[in-house]
Amino acid sequence: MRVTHKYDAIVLGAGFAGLYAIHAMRQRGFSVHGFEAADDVGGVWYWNRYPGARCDVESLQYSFSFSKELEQEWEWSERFAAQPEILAYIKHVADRFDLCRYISFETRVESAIWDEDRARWTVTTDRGDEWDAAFCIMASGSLSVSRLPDLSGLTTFKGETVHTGMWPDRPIAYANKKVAVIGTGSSGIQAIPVIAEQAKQLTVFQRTPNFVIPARNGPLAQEKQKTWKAQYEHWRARAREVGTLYEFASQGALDVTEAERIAEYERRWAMGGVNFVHSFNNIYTDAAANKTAADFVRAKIRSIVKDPTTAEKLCPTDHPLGSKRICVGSNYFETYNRSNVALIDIREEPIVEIQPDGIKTSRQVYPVDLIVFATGYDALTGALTRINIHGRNGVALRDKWNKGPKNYLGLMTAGFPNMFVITGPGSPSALVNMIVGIEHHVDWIAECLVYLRDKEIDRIDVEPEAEDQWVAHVNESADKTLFVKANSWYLGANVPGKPRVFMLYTGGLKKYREICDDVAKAQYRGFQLSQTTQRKRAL
Ligand code: NA7
Repeated sequence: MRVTHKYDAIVLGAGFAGLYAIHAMRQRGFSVHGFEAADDVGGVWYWNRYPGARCDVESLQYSFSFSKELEQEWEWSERFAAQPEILAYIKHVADRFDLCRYISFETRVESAIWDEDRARWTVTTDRGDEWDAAFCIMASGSLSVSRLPDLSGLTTFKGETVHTGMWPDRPIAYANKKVAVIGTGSSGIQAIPVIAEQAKQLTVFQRTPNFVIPARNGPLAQEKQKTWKAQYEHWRARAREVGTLYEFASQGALDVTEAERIAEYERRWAMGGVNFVHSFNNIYTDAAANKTAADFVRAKIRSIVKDPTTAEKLCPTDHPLGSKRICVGSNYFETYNRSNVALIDIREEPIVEIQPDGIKTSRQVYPVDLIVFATGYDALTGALTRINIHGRNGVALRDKWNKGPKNYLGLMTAGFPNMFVITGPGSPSALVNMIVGIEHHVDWIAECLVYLRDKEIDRIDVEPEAEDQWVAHVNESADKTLFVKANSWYLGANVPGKPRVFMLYTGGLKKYREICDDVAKAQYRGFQLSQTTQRKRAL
């Protein structure tokens, strides 16, 4: 017999977003239960155990700000934390705030069905049980549905295959093996140098070369950590305005002489990390300014990579710098100087099929024992559209979004009352430090639920006009930037058949937060607040 569990809120996912959502709801007195497909907390940081996995936001920033004690007690060891350290941090948070007791692990949500009369969601899981909740909070991740390319012959491969985003929790033997890495985004460029150090032969299959900025990672000086912690309040407040703290420039790339420009790029290149894209204030918006930065990086690639043919293949030429997520790596281009590393440009030499012992391109067969897929994700919408979510009148979310993810403020989509999405499409999401974005969304949602409780309102939906206006604003903002000039996962371009819509809000975190705050202050302008007929009858 099906057991129905009743809660105020259901939270999907136990990564940074899900954990903080559970904590925030409990703090405000709501009953809440979470679901997580993995056997532990961590989200992307649970699954991305590939060699070299590391965050490209500095450790001191990539952490929760909601607890002063937490931010003071945790010690980071490196400037950019590696996956095991981030996962340890997330586990520490879960233990410290005793959150695991509210989560069903190894449990995947299969469906969420809205009941209009009762104004509640019925959620079913792959364990066959049923959950009844007033609110659904989707903390299912922006980059959590890994994509394997549709390559013929893949099932015939005799060796092992792994995806960076589903890396098994056991050693994967690549030492002295012939390894192929397919994909050169942030994950591929991190894994390639580490695998190359031990592999007998590493063959990299590249479709699009990427701009990779050196991380200049290293141990985090005790003194720096101490100083930063003493000023945490200041830095966190600033992060709430800008997303991630960089050294922002006040002038454009073409407002200075060429010598000044190059000097600035050199300084930023030596500094390491995403700071490079902020060398000037118009790199994301002005094609001519962007080209000066791109030319600088291409010159660096040519100076690092000894073989000129390989260097040319590694130079990105089909998209502006930063329009695909900029990559931050260590020894990436240097790795191609190793005698055991080869680069295959699959645009000039496409993969024809996978054979039992290797990868066949239009030119030859490359023998391999292990294939590492660093081929990315069905980003932003994938984790939601693969669940059977049905809103008012039985409409499926995947049908509503079949031309792109329409929503209001990135928080809710019309026709799916009482369902909130954390850092999904329509919000700044991956364009800012994810944890800053997560805290903002969770706090906003939690305060919204308190408001509804106080006013005895049990149903919140979106006005279709407000949704249309928000979608138009998101598009207008994106059109002012160079982000729309690349075939990136921001646009769904990496998934064949996915609608090509720029999914993130590029208007800036400060403006976004102000809009969300104003909406809340104006009694949730653009939302429809109501009581169910059933409840009205009972009154
Ligand atoms: P990304 O950034 O989506 O990178 C995936 C890479 O895989 C990219 O180079 C793709 O080339 C390549 N790819 C995808 N499909 C194929 C096929 N079918 N054949 C060959 N190559 C393919 O994912 P990551 O995991 O690296 O990073 C995701 C985010 O995580 C990153 O932005 C950070 O925010 C952290 P393409 O560029 O599409 O031509």
